[in-house]
Amino acid sequence: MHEIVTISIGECGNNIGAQFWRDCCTQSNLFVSGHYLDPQVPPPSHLFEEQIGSRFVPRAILLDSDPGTLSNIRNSDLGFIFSPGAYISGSYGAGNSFGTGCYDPDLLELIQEPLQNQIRIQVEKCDQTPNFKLFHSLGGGTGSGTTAFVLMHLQEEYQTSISNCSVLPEPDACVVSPYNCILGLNYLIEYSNAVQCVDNGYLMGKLKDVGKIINQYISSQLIDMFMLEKQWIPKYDEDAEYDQKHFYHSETMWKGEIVTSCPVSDTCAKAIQEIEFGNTKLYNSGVTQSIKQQLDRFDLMFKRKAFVYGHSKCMDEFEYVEASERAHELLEIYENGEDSTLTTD
Ligand SMILES: Nc1nc2c(ncn2[C@@H]2O[C@H](COP(=O)(O)OP(=O)(O)OP(=O)(O)O)[C@@H](O)[C@H]2O)c(=O)[nH]1
Ligand SMILES: [Mg+2]
Repeated sequence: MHEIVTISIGECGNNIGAQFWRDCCTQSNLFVSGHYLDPQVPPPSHLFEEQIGSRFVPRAILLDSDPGTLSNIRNSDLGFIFSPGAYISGSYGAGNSFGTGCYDPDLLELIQEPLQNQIRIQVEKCDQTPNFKLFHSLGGGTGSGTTAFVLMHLQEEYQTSISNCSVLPEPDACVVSPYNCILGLNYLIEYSNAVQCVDNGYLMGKLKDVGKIINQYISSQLIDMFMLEKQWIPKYDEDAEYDQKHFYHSETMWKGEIVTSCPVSDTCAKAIQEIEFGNTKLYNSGVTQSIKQQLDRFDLMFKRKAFVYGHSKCMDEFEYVEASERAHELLEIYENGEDSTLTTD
């Protein structure tokens, strides 16, 4: 079985990553110190690396342009479980700018080498080239921009499956979030094998929460995927066109839980199996609607060049044009495929 290396990026990505690894410990009978409760049942080796002294360490990298969120994790009860080299941060945030998160030379000088080293170290600890799972927001500068930078590096160095858990910004997120979201989406289309879209706006309305409960919910879905006996890993396909990639939506699972009252795991497993074995795309109008809202705001702002001067530091404006075109193409493909909507029933 291929190992999985997770890379949490930015504040949102690291909050989700922390919740995910906390839940992995609980599910695997591990203390958050990395020592296990039941010597008969060791934790899954595709997620944890065993070190001397029967201590288990997550195959995880924690990355942020700003040190704050990583300090919080490092100083929490979970902080000790990750290897010290897994924490990689710059000295200030990307200030909600995709361009800064992806291209800023001062940021890259601080994070590029340690990140690439840490990825190589993690890969060398695996029996086979691992699959990568990235957690991040699309609304933040680091979550969108630095994720794009990481995707380019992974694609260049490791020909393996990369999937993303990507949090779409809520409608009242930062004013330039639509720029980050659509610019980031362009890189997901190009480099990721599967994207699990989480719609913050929808979940905030449903769960009446901004952070913790949503993250617990997202983590429960990730656990379903990675703890399954036959884990779901999207296939690596260098030449895949947009319409062969999978953009699927957490809301489906959530709705599945409410509508059918079955546990999330059953619904999730069913959808996952259908994707894997039937090579079926999971269409869901919810996610396309949210992306469309972001794209409309993007186009409206970009037409007037609103905020572009401050936002596009280190970037060519052509990238905005290309990102908008590709997002339109993606939506068109999904809208044309509406007939093949896969619902939970
Ligand atoms: N679900 C969820 N969303 C979050 C969380 N933290 C932030 N967000 C969302 O993420 C978006 C903002 O992105 P962040 O991840 O905070 O930003 P960042 O990636 O750190 O980038 P910069 O701060 O600009 O450098 C908004 O849509 C927030 O609502 C979280 O813990 N859970
Ligand atoms: Mg941040």
